[in-house]
Amino acid sequence: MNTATNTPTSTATRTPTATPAGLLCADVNGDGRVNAGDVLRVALRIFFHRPYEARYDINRDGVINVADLIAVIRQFGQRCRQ
Ligand SMILES: [Ca+2]
Ligand SMILES: [Ca+2]
Repeated sequence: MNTATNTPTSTATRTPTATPAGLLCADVNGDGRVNAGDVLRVALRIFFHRPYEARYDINRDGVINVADLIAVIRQFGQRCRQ
């Protein structure tokens, strides 16, 4: 008896990372997930005018400002692979 295994090789089970193209993953504290700690770090960075550090520049425009904070919030809850 010929049993043809017609198992679809779907990649739909993979969870795509929703990081928009051109943006860094906003997991600035490196715990694997974008959460309140990351929002806080970026917010403090902006508030205290700390020196530029690339990992906080989520949208990679050369400055760390409220746009980066928004980018962190938009990625909230997302997992990052680094
Ligand atoms: Ca984090
Ligand atoms: Ca920026």
